[in-house]
This record gives sequence, structure tokens and C-alpha cells, in this order.
Amino acid sequence: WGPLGHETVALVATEFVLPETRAFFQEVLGDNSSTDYLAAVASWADDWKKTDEGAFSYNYHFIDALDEPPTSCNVDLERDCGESGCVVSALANYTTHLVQSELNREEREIAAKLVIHFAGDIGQPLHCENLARGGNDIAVTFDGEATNLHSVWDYNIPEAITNGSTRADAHAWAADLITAIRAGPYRCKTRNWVAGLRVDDIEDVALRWARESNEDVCTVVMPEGAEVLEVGDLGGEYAEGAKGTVKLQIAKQGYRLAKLLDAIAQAQ
Ligand code: DCM
Ligand code: DCM
Ligand code: DCM
Ligand code: ZN
Ligand code: ZN
Repeated sequence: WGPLGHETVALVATEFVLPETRAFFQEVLGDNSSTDYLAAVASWADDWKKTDEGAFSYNYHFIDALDEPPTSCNVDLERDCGESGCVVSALANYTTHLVQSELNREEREIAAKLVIHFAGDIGQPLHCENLARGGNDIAVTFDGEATNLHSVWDYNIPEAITNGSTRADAHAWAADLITAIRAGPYRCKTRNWVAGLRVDDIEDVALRWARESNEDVCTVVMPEGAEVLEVGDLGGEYAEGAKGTVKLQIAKQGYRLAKLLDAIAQAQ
């Protein structure tokens, strides 16, 4: 996701964390005043991966599932994560580091920012797919602009949902999703979303999250394959058909992030 998606995940999480979790992460993040203490750092990892210091984390933002959409979607950790790591192992490893609390102050802050970010990226279907580098090499058009399928899911569809890309748009979108979680269509789903979520089983939990995202590649992202998406414009019917999935993935990962942060704070 772009900043809008990551900030919205973080703002949904902000709503559902326990007060002691808020206190803990405000301390870790060195931000005890702002209500946007999670949203403010949610996109930091995408800047850091472009620096010399953070370059090693490039592969941690996705998992290149070597499946065959739309015929077959699946994630195999042995096959797809590899020596260099992936979003599943990274989310699990940084969670474990935060729980074991052997990190110094600066390392803790980085680990927290990465957990907040990867909990979002793992919900982007094309971050859980190898085909055409997660869709980056699928050339498409969106509202008349030349782009690629990965960017359509990172940016165009989220921005079409909120009609913008600012922090204020993220707040408005998060407010809608929070309502849907508290009193709307997601209300009965949340228990299932976080079933089995435990820090001592976090790699399996993250793998299940990646598999859910990857399944969307076959059913929503390219149900008829990639080629048909390269003709025509994705700004109309395609985007309309994808919005529900994007909303669900952002809401779900925001709620899951809240429970993950609670579990990390409780383990201190
Ligand atoms: N990406 C991905 N899978 C890959 C390579 C990249 O999901 N195999 C993601 C990371 C960024 C986006 O695609 O969100 C664009 O990557 P880059 O800027 O490195 O081209
Ligand atoms: N919806 C909502 N909050 C908004 C806008 C819409 O809860 N601010 C609901 C109404 C529809 C669903 O979301 O049930 C689909 O909206 P859209 O047509 O924007 O995808
Ligand atoms: N929603 C949203 N922004 C919109 C439309 C909907 O955040 N523009 C959220 C709130 C809805 C939820 O998506 O309740 C699910 O939509 P639906 O009511 O169609 O299931
Ligand atoms: Zn991306
Ligand atoms: Zn990322």
C-alpha cells in the first residue's frame, strides 16, 4: 500500500488498542502526545528500505508466492520466503524481537515501525504474489493514466475509495471502517479475524494472513488472468469490483494490528 493505506491500517488499529498498549507504543515510538502516533510512522519503512541502512529490508515488504494465478493460488513458506526473508518471516521476527525486549531503544523503535508497516503490506494481495513482480510488470491504464497493476492496488483503488490521499482522507476512511467494525458488516467477523493470534505462534498467524491475501489474487485481482487487464481501463468496473476487497483488507489488518500490538505490550 501507499501512505493512505498504511495510515488507514494504523488509524483503525489506534482505535482498538488497549490504553496500556497505547502508552507502551507511544513510549517506544517517542511520541506521547499525538493521537496519530501509529499513523505517523506507518509508511516510514518504505522510505527506510531506499536508504543504505535499510536496504536489507527490501524483501521484507512482500512474499513472492510462486503459484499460478488465476488457476491456482497458494503460499508455501519454504518455497516462497527464501534465504533473503519475506513479509511473513519479517513480521514474525520483529514481533519476537519486541517481545523478547533485548533490543536497545533505537532498535525497538525500528522494530515497532516495521511491525506496524508489514501488518499492512501483508494484506495487499499483490504483496503476496510473485507473478510479474507482484504485478509491477503488468502495464495497465487507470482513468486514462498509464500505470501498473501493483500501483493500482497500492494507490489508485484506495484513493478512489476515499477521494484523496491525505492524512485527513485516511482519518475519514478509518472512521468508516471503524463504524463497519463496531456496528456494521464487519461486526460478526472480527472474532474470526484474530482467532489464534498469539505472539508465540506469530509466524503461522502471519502465514495465514498472507494466504488470505494471496487467495484474492485468484478471485479478485486477476480472476481471468493478467492479459485481459492490459486492455481497457481499470478505473471503472474493475475498480468498483475491487473496492470491497481493499476495504476489507485494510479494516482487517488494522484490527489485527491492534490485537498484535496488544499482545506485544502484554508480553512485556
Ligand atoms: N513489490 C512486490 N513484490 C516484488 C517486488 C516489489 O510486492 N517482487 C512491491 C514493493 C513496492 C512495489 O512493489 O510496494 C514497487 O516496488 P519497487 O518500487 O521496488 O519497484
Ligand atoms: N459506505 C459507508 N461509508 C461511506 C460510504 C459508503 O459505510 N462513507 C458503505 C455503503 C455501501 C458500501 O459502503 O454499503 C459500499 O460503498 P462504495 O459504493 O463506496 O464502495
Ligand atoms: N466503506 C468505506 N468507504 C466507503 C464505502 C464504504 O470505508 N467509501 C466501508 C464502510 C462500509 C464497509 O466499507 O460499511 C463495507 O461496505 P458494505 O456496506 O458495502 O459492505
Ligand atoms: Zn506495494
Ligand atoms: Zn511496504
